Amino acid sequence: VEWSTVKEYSEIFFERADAIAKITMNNPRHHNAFTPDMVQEMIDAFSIARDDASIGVIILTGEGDKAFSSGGDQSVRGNGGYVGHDHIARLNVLDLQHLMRIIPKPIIAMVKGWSVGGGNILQLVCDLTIAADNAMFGQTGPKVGSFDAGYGSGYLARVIGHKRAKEVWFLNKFYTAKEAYDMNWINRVVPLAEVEDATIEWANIILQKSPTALRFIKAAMNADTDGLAGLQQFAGDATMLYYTTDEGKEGKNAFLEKRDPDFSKYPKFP
Ligand code: 1HA
Repeated sequence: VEWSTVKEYSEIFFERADAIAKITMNNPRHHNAFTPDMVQEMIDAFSIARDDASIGVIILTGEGDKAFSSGGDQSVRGNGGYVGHDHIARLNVLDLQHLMRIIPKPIIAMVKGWSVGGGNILQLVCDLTIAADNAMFGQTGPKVGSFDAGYGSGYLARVIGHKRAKEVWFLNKFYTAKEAYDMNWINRVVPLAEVEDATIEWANIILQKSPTALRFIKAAMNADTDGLAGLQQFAGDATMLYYTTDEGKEGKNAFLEKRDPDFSKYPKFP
């Protein structure tokens, strides 16, 4: 495929090829560790991809073959968070995780090399993960004085089971792509040279499917895992569809025309 730049940033690349968007973390000197500025750029790019009705699938990856991401950049870790150009200590990757969960389009992690710490949680919150055979997965928090007790724990336990999630967090070992696959942590392992083709292959299959069906499936799983926040998202999708119906429009039109609404002709489905 031919990638073309959507928008220029300083710490990420944001490209597209037809209906596929690709966001690439670009800090190879630190294995694509993220700074709060990089995270802010990712929030901007994901938001653009979300709003663009011609984008159907989003790929998240890291620059180069050595790493997807090594998590928060420890060289800019300050007192209470990671510090960017505005000198404010932030954990804004949590906002990014939430955004990735609620974007109603499939997000695929394309993982080459290290997927570690908060970087591995970004892989986790992607809807699907395709890994190269050189990928390594692990959480280091308790070793480096950090922990992700949000999606990084509760959602990880949902995905790989409580025993395995505790092992990951208590021992801080690294797992090969094959091991991660056997743990149900990721969807597919392919040779490094084929990882982009394999990811695009899956993206193109997804693009043939009904976007509204995919949207509701993602929201339904979030409704199960994210409590009332997940249900709010699912409910919002129902409202969105209702607003497209004549029945829903009758209520708005009656209000604007200062008359009583007439809902009598709308079917009362069983
Ligand atoms: O836990 C959270 C959060 C929790 C709640 C809310 C928000 C959170 C946000 C973030 C995080 C975290 O991500 S905490 C976990 C942070 N990450 C790590 O602990 C991983 C640190 N890196 C490593 O363990 C290793 O680098 C590695 C296993 C990924 C790769 O090892 P390798 O192949 O031996 O490479 P290495 O030589 O270690 O790394 C290459 C260069 O990249 C080194 O710099 P150099 O000595 O050449 O100057 C290394 O220091 C640097 N580097 C790697 N990872 C990071 C990093 N520099 C800053 N931050 C990094 N994460």
